[in-house]
Amino acid sequence: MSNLVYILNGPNLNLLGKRQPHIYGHETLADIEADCARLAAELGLEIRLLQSNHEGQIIDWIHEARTDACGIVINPGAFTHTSVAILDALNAFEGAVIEVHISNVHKRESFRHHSYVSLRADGVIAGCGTQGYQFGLRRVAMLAATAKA
Ligand code: CA2
Repeated sequence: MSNLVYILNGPNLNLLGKRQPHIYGHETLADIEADCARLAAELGLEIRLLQSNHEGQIIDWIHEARTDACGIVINPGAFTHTSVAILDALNAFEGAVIEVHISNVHKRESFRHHSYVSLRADGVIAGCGTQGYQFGLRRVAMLAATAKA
């Protein structure tokens, strides 16, 4: 079985660390990638961190993960609250799926309280800042190891 984990990021997350640090912190996506790569090495995993502002691109990566990856950590950004298409793509993926939100979406506007992706996710992490990605990766490692056993 593959030891590759996709870490997928949706719209506007390319701006991390550059705007709205009071909500999303000071770390950039490159910092998150470096933190996750270090942790992945410890866990015996490989990572592929990707970001797109386009729903179809994210769906294509989820399809790619079906043959390549043992798990997906996904922060779908605002698509979390709108995208049945991303949910459908994740439903066709057989490995572990962990949904991550940097902010605590439940403390924010009510339109952020509903997630289509949560209908598929094996776990949801919200409000732990960018550390949430590492928690997500640890959980994927555990679920993938259990699936192998
Ligand atoms: O808390 C999260 O991680 C979110 O997924 C972030 C999304 C938001 O729509 C979700 O409700 C919760 C927004 C990502 C925007 O990222 C930015 C980062 C820096 C500056 C501007 C936007």
